[in-house]
Amino acid sequence: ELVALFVSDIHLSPALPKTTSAFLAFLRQKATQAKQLYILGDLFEYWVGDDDIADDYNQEIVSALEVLTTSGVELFWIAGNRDFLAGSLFAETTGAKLLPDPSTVSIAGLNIVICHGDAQCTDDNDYIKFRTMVRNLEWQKQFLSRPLSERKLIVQSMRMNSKSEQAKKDSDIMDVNSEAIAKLFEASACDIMIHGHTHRPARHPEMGKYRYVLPDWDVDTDKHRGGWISIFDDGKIILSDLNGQEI
Ligand code: OKV
Ligand code: MN
Repeated sequence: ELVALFVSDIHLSPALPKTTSAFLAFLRQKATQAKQLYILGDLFEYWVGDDDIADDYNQEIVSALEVLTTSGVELFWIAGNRDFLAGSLFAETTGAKLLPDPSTVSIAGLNIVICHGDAQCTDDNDYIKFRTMVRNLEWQKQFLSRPLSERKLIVQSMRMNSKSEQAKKDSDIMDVNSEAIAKLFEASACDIMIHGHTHRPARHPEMGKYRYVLPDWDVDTDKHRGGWISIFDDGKIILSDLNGQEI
């Protein structure tokens, strides 16, 4: 029996219609078979505040999540580096339970530490500095006090800047730091970790423990990615792609 499903890094945006359809199909078909769904960050390409729920595209996603939770599936949410501004109105409207990053959960007798994964990318000093700034509640209060249109322009310009910056960086630097992972395993007293963000889907062995990384879901640009992690009531953990094939 399927107990829990995990997804992350869907990067939903109106610019990615195939990815959007694939995720909505996942919610209607796969997710309804589980007791719990965990979204571990970056469901959205960007989220500028809960007042943007009114947007037609966001409305469609939010209502699909609401349909799922109303049907009795428990939905848990850990914010990503793109949708950390999803707040209590988002939670109330979708029925999602917002969890802190990291969190520990007990599923099918397994103790699992879950997180988005960006906070463990400690080799990227500039990113960690940026993260510290935007995760500050005072900063967020200031940002959210700006008009919605202004917030969208700010994020658009950040995205433009980062596209040119990112190309210069070594892609290795975008992976998690192994000391940060070791610390998290130790602090959480878990033998299993599940996260997203790095787009390196696999079961990575780490000191006799397992770190499962979720895939990102770019279906539109045909990168052959997307998928989820399933945990069954016997404690079996399976990482599979969008066709249900084991990765
Ligand atoms: C994505 C990464 C840039 C790593 C900002 C609110 C804020 C969203 C955003 C801005 C940045 C995503 C959306 C981008 C990933 C980087 C640099 C490194 C390590 C806000 C909501 F701050 F304004 F409130 N962002 N972009 N990086 O340029 O696509 O993953 S991004
Ligand atoms: Mn991410």
